[in-house]
Amino acid sequence: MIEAKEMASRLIAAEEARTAISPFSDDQTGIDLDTAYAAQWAFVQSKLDAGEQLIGAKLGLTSRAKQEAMNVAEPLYGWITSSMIIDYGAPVDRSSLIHPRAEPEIAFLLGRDVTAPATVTSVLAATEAVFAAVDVLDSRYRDFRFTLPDVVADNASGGRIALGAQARRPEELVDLRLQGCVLRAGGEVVATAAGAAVSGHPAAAVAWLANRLGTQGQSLRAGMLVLSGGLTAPVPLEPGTAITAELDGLGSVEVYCR
Ligand code: OOG
Ligand code: MG
Repeated sequence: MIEAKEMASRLIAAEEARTAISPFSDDQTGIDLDTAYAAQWAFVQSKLDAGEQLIGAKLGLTSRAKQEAMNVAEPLYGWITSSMIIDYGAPVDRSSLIHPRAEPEIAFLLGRDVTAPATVTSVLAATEAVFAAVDVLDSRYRDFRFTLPDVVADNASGGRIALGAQARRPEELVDLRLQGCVLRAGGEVVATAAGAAVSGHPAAAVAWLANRLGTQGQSLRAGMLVLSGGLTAPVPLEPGTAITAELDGLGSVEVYCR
């Protein structure tokens, strides 16, 4: 059975070479989630060792649209490090990624720790601000084909993240379940959703993560940014086609690459 460290080093090599690899599950059966999360942490730790900072966490596969698009029916989480954050308005360097895809998300900036047992209420009470975000995915696996343990090891396909410029307290917004989202590619509407697409309520996804981390003696910390998961299926991010996510009360975020 492949070890977590070996999985992490193959993923790091794939990322550095910008060359996708086959998912581990192609020739290893029964990689368990603990091993996959250990590989994920080794992947993230290598970035921290190189001087990056831990910024927060990202949920994945929290909406039916995402679960159906990726053919994996369970949520997962990964970590956000500093090099993933796109400077406001800056282009994404296409050559730094393998095959980027973009998806709209609701991001939470925590003003207080969220400890288990967490609920929608406790997450909202701990939230300093909510932002619109675009998650730029870049699976290290060929064609984004993976099983749950594969994508866990690959830090939830984490690539880059663009954040909107409008910070709003949750109570200043419409009920987050009803918050409308419009995704455009090159100006054309390609998908629409409401906040409830993510776990019934985006804060419920954050609570799930806090509770999941709680089982490992960890928690979400004040100051962390948490992405609650794609509201719609992702779309390819290619030069010449800007992707824009517009969220009710949060304005829009655009990503484009060169
Ligand atoms: C897995 C990453 C999941 C989300 O929001 O669903 C994710 C993938 O779709 O490649 O970031
Ligand atoms: Mg995402």
